[in-house]
Amino acid sequence: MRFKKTLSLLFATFIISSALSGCTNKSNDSNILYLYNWGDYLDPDIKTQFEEETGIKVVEDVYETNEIMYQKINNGSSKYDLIIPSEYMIQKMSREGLLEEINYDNIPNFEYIGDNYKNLPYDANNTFSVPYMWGTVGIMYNTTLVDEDDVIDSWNVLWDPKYKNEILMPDSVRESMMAALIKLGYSQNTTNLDQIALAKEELIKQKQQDLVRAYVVDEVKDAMIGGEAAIAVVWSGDAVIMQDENEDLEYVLPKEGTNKWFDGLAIPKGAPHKENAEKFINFLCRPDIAAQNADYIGYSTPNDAAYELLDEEIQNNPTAYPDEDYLDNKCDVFVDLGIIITNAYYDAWLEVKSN
Ligand code: SPD
Repeated sequence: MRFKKTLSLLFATFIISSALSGCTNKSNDSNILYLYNWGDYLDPDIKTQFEEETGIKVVEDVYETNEIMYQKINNGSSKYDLIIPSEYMIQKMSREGLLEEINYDNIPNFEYIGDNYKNLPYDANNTFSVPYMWGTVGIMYNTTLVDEDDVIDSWNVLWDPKYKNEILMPDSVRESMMAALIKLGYSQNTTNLDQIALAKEELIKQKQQDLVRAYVVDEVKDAMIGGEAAIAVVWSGDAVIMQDENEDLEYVLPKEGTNKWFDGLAIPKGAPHKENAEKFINFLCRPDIAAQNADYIGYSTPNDAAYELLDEEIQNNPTAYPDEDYLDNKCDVFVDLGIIITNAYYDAWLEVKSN
């Protein structure tokens, strides 16, 4: 009787701790790698190739925004080995002690990363991250659904009453706030609370005027490919995939400027399979693999040797590899704004969403 009771207690403890673990990390197996990635951000064949070459199984969960990923890592209930934060999130997570230092002895293929993408201010010596992909945020529009007399080249179009229920906005705080801040003439990294409040009002106005059809992340691709909305704010790599599927879609970088971003491969503090993560990072930096991956997911590679292997058509695609002059003079990169200002952005965004 007593034995039975102990067994059921043990069983209950097992069930509860499994439920709390929050990810699929239930094995002590050393030949495994738990990857927490954005949706549609890795060619599935690459996972298979890596598994075949190394015997290490890649188990992948996906997220849609930096903030969702951060929450899960920060609450400590999950045990991922590899994540792919954007630059401001790498800065924040390293500041908060949430990332492991990378052992570059295990990543000889780092040499293929271009100098333009190394040692950037968000991670000055690439102590915590290896560049994975980069890109811009732009406006995608369907030429058959916008007024043919309209020149779409400004964030202002997102507030044009003509496009009622036709606009898809990113369900992502920094990108949506960026569009409103730049429209108002402010920096996308502003720390001025009045400017943050005005950007919030602008987004609320856009919503109250019924211009926003939906706030979306990964669903934007199907919606735009299917002609469900006229205009969307999108990441450049997704734009490349959408343009492949629907020739009526144009991608523009607004004349006022936009966001240029960098996503990096990073290892959360205490990752159970750090060496496997480093093996996978090294694999992803191998030029043939990096080229295959960039080609599949549509995003722009920071790997110079991989870039050389891409088809000329992709190398010359201005959606993926825009004009250098625009990138240098019209773009800014998000920075970590610290806890107080970051919370002001989150609160503003919450008000927009719940309004
Ligand atoms: N579907 C993959 C999306 C990855 C985009 N990362 C861009 C983040 C910009 N802050």
